[in-house]
Amino acid sequence: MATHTVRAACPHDCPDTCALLVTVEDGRAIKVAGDPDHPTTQGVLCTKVARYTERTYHPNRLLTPMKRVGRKGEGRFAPIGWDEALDTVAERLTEIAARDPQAILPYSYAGTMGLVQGESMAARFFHKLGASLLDRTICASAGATALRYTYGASVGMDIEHVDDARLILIWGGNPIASNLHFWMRVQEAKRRGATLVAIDPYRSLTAEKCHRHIAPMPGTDGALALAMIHVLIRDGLLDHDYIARHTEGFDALRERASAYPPERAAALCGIAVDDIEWLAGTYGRLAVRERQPVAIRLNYGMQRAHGGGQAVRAVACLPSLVGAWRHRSGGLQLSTSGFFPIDNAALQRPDLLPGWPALPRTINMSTIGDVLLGEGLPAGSPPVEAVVVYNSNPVAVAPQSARVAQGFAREDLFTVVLEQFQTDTADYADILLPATTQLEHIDVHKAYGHTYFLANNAAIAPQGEALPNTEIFRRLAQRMGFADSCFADSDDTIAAQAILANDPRAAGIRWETLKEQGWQKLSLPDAPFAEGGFPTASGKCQLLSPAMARDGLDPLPDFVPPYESPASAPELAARYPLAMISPPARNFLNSSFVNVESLRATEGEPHLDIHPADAVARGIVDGAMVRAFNDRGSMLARARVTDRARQGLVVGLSIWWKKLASDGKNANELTSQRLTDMGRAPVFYDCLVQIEAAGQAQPTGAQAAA
Ligand SMILES: Nc1nc2c(c(=O)[nH]1)N[C@H]1C(S)=C(S)[C@@H](COP(=O)(O)OP(=O)(O)OC[C@H]3O[C@@H](n4cnc5c(=O)[nH]c(N)nc54)[C@H](O)[C@@H]3O)O[C@H]1N2
Ligand SMILES: Nc1nc2c(c(=O)[nH]1)N[C@H]1C(S)=C(S)[C@@H](COP(=O)(O)OP(=O)(O)OC[C@H]3O[C@@H](n4cnc5c(=O)[nH]c(N)nc54)[C@H](O)[C@@H]3O)O[C@H]1N2
Ligand SMILES: [Mo]
Repeated sequence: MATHTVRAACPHDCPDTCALLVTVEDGRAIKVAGDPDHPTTQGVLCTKVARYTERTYHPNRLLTPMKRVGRKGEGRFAPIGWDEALDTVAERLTEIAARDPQAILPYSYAGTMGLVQGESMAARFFHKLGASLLDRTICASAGATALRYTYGASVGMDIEHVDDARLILIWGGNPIASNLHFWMRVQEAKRRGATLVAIDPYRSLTAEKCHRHIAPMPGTDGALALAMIHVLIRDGLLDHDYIARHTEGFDALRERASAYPPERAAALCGIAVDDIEWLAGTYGRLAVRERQPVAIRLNYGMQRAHGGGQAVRAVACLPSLVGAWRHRSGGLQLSTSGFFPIDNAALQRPDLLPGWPALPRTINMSTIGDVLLGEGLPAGSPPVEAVVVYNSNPVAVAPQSARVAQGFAREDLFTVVLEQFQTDTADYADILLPATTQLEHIDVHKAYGHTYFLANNAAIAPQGEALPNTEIFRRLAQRMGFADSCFADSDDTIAAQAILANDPRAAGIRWETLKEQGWQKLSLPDAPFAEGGFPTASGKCQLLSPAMARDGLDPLPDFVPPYESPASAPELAARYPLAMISPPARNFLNSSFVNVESLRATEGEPHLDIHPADAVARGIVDGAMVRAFNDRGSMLARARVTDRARQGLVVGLSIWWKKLASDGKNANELTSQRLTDMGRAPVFYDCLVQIEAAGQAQPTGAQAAA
């Protein structure tokens, strides 16, 4: 038997971006393992990706192009050939583009994080066409915008050094589920004596393993961080030298923080004053008095509320106030993606836009429900007539799902979906095109939780008639008569274009070396901001941000209350008193893997965790079916009565495929399309609901229709 090993990269939307070794026997991938030599992967994979062959060879893989034969959303299709499929798509897009190409909307996110199968050939295609631009806000843009104003880019400490931190704040993240390779290092730090603190409304798998768990109500982190700043200033726990040399706006920030004494923040967050005093005191004392490294792993959970951007701003100020950046094991990391020198212009070719440098309209992906229903479109611009979905599953993942499904159900909407599986979104396709998985195509990857470029070599031939995204858009471009030479670029050529070769951070990193070696680390200083040098215009950390003032925003961090909370919306809370969050389940990756039976079996079925006091008040017992509802919709789930959820909170780990839930619904039935204070991002965890035992009350007509 002929066996060989292929160097590959995990494509999923996760900070760890693991280096993979794929064992191939007679053309079949038989094992996917973590590269033991890669410094962050360390030979370990999560359960999901360790089972990657189950996903690749899944009996439900889409293997031929198909056209719809049933009603929209019904999911009935008949196989057709590639020629018929692509001719149909090209004809419809040509016809719509002749009226106004902006009526065509690409919709994509991070089903693969690869730079080649993500926004390269696809972006070129839609640019040349003059289609609407997509504002890719669904995940990270609140925090990314906040970091850009504060540090200049999505940059931070290197978690490879976190083993030597003395205090680690895990803020709004659950790394055991969603950032495993960071957690492995945190375990090492714990063995070396570090104190671990989780800041999370929910006692997650991670929070229960930390020394201390502080549980603020969702969307209140800005108040907590400002109170920490208040205590640091009040108690003189400051690195005055670092502040003077490497920050701007300290006096204004001091003034702002004076409005947030711990007593006030404790009330806003629903936590004890002592929690805040202890947290700020420990952080400041270790960093300033003892000159020890203190690290913050800031994550996405705390950004998915109205004030998500400002909360990140406030937290991001902390390490500069205490000089935590002086140590390579101190500082803060939210994302490393801003370190990577990527040639986006070469990959995506915005210069192909018909009116370049004038841009077509931009559509926010986070309000796709309203957009497809014709609401909130820029004045004078056309309704969406065609949507082309790839690398995403909006019918399951986008907020206010009933509106999203209603939009995709429009009979006059022409919908093309490129997918590996028949997802909730694929059910609405007019033309459904089979896409390859990571083992079947080439790609190059950056990461957002470490600083290595990775190569993904193709390990096996495409399954069935599946094609890489690039090839599908290449063939479509040809049919549309797009003659620019970039439409003939091979995936290998595109991979080589991705890396900005003349950037010193990419010294020695070329596609040719990368695909041989599998991965290469960026050239960066060990402690990136020990001597300042933030990538802002001033080179300083902007405690006060003149750029924000110019953009019409509050230039100082502040607490922006949730849209939906008992304090900020008492009338709404009278009807819907519980805050619902729907963070990632450990065995799913957003909505990917939900259809892999072994992983779904581990998660069981949709659950809602509810505090015993809230359960008793509603006559709900552990294991009962419950209905969560608000004005936007409802969902069924099995109750877990547990004090993991603090009082006033319910938690539904996500993101379930709607059609694999008993009622065909998931948590996004309840979430809203409102947006964060900056970055135009969704507010998935800013969501009030009521819960009732499911058998007990029949939904009224109004509720059932909502
Ligand atoms: N297994 C798995 N891994 C994943 C994903 C997945 O779906 N599954 N998704 C990937 C993606 S796309 C992303 S963006 C990242 C997300 O990465 P993280 O942001 O780390 O997501 P979680 O691990 O769910 O952690 C979010 C935590 O925030 C808490 N939280 C919710 N609201 C608040 C709040 O207002 N304040 C605070 N302090 N905490 C809050 C939740 O209870 C939860 O425990 O993970 C990636 N990794
Ligand atoms: N309620 C709630 N909703 C949420 C979140 C939450 O925490 N709670 N999290 C939000 C976040 S952080 C994110 S990032 C989004 C994620 O939303 P999405 O980026 O849409 O992520 P997935 O649900 O994993 O869907 C990705 C799809 O891409 C497909 N795919 C993978 N690789 C390829 C490929 O090479 N080609 C093609 N054509 N398809 C491919 C997969 O099969 C999968 O169906 O969801 C958001 N929605
Ligand atoms: Mo995400």
